Amino acid sequence: MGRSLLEEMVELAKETMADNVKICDGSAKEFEELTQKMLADRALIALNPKTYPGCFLHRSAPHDVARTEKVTFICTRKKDDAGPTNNWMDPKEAGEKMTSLFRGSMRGRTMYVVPFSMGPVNSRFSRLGIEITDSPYVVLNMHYLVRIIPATRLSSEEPKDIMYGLHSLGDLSPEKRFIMHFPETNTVASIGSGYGGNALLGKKCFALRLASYIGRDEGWLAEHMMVLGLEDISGRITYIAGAFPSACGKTNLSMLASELPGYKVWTVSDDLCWLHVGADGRLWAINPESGFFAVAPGTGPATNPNMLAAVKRNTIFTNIALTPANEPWWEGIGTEAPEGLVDWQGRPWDKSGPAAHPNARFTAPFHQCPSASPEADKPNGVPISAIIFGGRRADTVPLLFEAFDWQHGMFLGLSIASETTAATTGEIGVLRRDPFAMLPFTGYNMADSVRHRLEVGAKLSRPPKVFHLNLFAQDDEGKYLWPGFKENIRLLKYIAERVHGEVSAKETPIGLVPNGYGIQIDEAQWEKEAVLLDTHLESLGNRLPEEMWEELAELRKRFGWY
Ligand code: GTP
Ligand code: SPV
Ligand code: MN
Repeated sequence: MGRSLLEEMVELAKETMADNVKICDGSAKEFEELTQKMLADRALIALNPKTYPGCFLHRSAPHDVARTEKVTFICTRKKDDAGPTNNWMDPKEAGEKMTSLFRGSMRGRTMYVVPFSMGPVNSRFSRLGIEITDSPYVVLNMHYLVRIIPATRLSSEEPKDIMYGLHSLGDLSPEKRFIMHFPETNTVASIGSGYGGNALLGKKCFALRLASYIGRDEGWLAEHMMVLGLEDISGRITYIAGAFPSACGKTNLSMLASELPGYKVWTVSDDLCWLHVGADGRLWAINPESGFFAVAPGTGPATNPNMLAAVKRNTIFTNIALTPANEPWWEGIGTEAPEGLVDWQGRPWDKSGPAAHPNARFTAPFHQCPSASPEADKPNGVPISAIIFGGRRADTVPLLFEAFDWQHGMFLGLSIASETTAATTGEIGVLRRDPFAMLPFTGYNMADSVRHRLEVGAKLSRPPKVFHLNLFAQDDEGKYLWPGFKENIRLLKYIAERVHGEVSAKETPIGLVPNGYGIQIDEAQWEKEAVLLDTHLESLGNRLPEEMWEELAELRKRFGWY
């Protein structure tokens, strides 16, 4: 190839034929100018300045309300490097497709150039990125979600080390929507969507898909994990990371308001983390983001008071309902829907469906959260003592159990499954495997990612303990067996006590189970589960490490099936 892909992308940016170019600096003035413009264009609605100062509502296009995985591609030269779980397209073909789609796409619009850093200031683990976009909504969100830096700082970095993203709303038509990743050249091109992970490229595109690829080469991990610190009565803080599929409880757990006397949860991250092996043989986590882009429905005073407090000011609300007092409303906010409510599409709410879109979200700066950990800005991050893999399963998988060791823990991570949620388009409630909660976010072959996780584990002299959590088991009437939310503090306390060797656990065929929680293991269900796991492992192809098949065989042996 003559020109580098990066050069081609710069060329592509020119071909969008934007009317103006604005280099963004992340300043308050810039934020003010953008909001004024968007208010004038009716792309934003100002919320009640007395009760929600600095807050705005944005309504996205009705068919553009979640990530669209079907049109998300990993474009590596070899198809096998993207692996069986990713959509793949040849980089040349994808480049040509995007060139034709981007040509003239920004005509009549301003092109915003947003240079930013992901990760704490002065951290050697941080990475620089640049997103070029024609969406002022994206720029506003980036003000809160990443650390915007002066464009001149980019020149101190090797160009190949900068994550480069080009984004255009295009005409928002789903047929012309593509989110193309070129991990071999550290670039992303996204067109046709203004929503969340499709458009805020710092989030899933850079911090997970590109970063997971970089991490594989450099020996670290980019994960779809929340990170929290559990402080106990003695003041000891135990850091716990947790990977749960989209809309399965990471944000809620990461900012849990403890009612257990003497215990407090500190939020380090609600969605993403980068994990590095420390010189001390522990795994250290940083949060590449500096804000939240979190699910609104279900967030209320009883479930997540910290999040609710965080979104009282300086927050962008997307696809929530609006009260006559110009205040946000959504299902689960803790108040009755008032008369005169306007739904997420701006129509009088007729009660035929939810008033807020199930994937309505808010974007808020990290430090507005009352539980924000002061350690979240530490350049080296925080040391992780436990990793939780969480699924969303109605049956089979009990509330909580612990892996025997790191390798078994990776088998548990590989086995995560979730009944699908509103975070991605498609049918809801269908069981799908979501290895490490990274199915839609791994920028390379999933089977290779298992090998990489085993290799990272081998470098840890003090590996985290690994747990599997299922908050969503149901009884025959479909009622959740575990109350969840604030009660989850008991699970965190147990996990911390296991880490410090202060409580015992019971050995069972599936793992180590806490005593005193009445946990039952239904052998018949697990027999079916093992068969499903055969299919799952098979589907990952012959690059899957043999160790995972051994783990499945061991599971069967422990049950005594052969
Ligand atoms: P993404 O931002 O999409 O990655 O999601 P997330 O994992 O951060 O999910 P979040 O914490 O926003 O939770 C999403 C959904 O799970 C909401 O509908 C919550 O009400 C529900 N949820 C969270 N915690 C619990 C829990 O402990 N029990 C039950 N039953 N539901 C929960
Ligand atoms: C998710 O879907 O896991 C999210 C929201 O956190 S998005 O930014 O759209 O990916
Ligand atoms: Mn997420």
